[in-house]
Amino acid sequence: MSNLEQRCVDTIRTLSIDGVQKANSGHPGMPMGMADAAFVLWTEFLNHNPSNPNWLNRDRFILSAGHGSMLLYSLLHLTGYDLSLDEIKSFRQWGSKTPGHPEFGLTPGVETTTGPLGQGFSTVVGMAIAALKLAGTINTDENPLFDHTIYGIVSDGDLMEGVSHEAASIAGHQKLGNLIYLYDDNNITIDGSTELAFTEDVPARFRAYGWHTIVVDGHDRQAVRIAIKEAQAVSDKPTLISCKTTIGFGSPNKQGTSGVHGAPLGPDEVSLTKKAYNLPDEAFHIDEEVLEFFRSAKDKGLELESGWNHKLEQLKEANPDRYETLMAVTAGKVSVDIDALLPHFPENAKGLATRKSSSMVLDAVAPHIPGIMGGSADLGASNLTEFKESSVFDPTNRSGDYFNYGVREHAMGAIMNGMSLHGRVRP
Ligand SMILES: Cc1ncc(C[n+]2csc(CCOP(=O)(O)OP(=O)(O)O)c2C)c(N)n1
Ligand SMILES: [Mg+2]
Repeated sequence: MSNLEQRCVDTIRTLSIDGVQKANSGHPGMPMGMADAAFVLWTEFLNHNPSNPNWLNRDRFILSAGHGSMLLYSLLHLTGYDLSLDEIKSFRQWGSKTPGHPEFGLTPGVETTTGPLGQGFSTVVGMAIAALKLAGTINTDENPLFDHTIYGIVSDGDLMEGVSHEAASIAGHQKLGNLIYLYDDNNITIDGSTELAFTEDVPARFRAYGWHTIVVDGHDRQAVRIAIKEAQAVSDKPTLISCKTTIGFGSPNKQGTSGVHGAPLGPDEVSLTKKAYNLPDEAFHIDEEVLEFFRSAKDKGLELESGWNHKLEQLKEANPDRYETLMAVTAGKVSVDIDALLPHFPENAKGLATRKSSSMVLDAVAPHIPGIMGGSADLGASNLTEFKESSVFDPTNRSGDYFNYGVREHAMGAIMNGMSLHGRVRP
């Protein structure tokens, strides 16, 4: 098994190397560095169904470090999503499903567009909030229907961008225990060592935000395994797992250097690297046994979803009200005549502040909109966004429909995208 496991991990690496080499452009270093951690997450923890990338209770996986897109494409192909080997061979080509950075709506299994560093990190926080709101609205003690976890891989660049600082702060404040990030802590960015511009104690910063933090050798798969289990057991804090990795792991002449961040290895180094992995020097090679191992995700996924469908049926029988609510947020339609609810604004010499008329409209309409999540970045009292009958979403009230973002407009934008992408919540 351990030899097979190693070949599986190295196949993630070689597919990524070959995709970049054939395109003669892209980022092989990050997939090579994070293959061990990603393998453990995808084959042992991630609850997903490659045959149905839209299954409602799937765990979400987001590659915030979108430049490492070949890591995600390799995993999607290997585990059996509708992404053929020809698509892998067409990496970065016009019309392919494998653009340089992952794009939502184009590639099955891509949960959000990533590439602009910091945005994925922050969008994912919105997904975690939406997941808790959905669970808080629909779950019962007997039937915890929604119990998925939101995972991401984030990089040095993600953690430097200001928007991620805002999002991390609010994730800690909100005690988002369903959020787990693997941080590719490789001490390298484009211009060289992180010594150039990024020397703070990252885990200490995250602990100050209220996160749980773990540091592991990102190439020690057993350590990663134990860390993810530990993170799953922490239900009242998001977790940051710093994975100490070597960028370009396995490339005899380029690993550990920024040279492997954004350029193909080159034909000679590709051969040397495959030799180091003990894999055939053949482009896009996948052992049958390796493919079979990864593809077991398909049967497992079908089983997971059918088990969940059974729980959904049970909810329908035992809690028809909650089931109806789920159907309403799914349809995203209002069941009342909104026009009839709208207030009338007779002509008035003095006029009415637009924030006031907006508030009157919100009060009338918002309570009838399924899955609504209002909110403000500390201007609720000024802009009158906190509608009547709303309740504040917080760790004691996960069914709340109003969110206090604090003075964090950058994160607010990304978080609302995340809620919307997660679905069943309307920010
Ligand atoms: C907002 C934003 N600024 C700049 C870039 C360009 N860029 C791509 S990757 C990167 C930094 C790479 O360092 P890191 O995030 O540590 O990734 P690694 O090289 O370790 O894979 C930069 C600056 C970007 N993608 N997004
Ligand atoms: Mg880095």
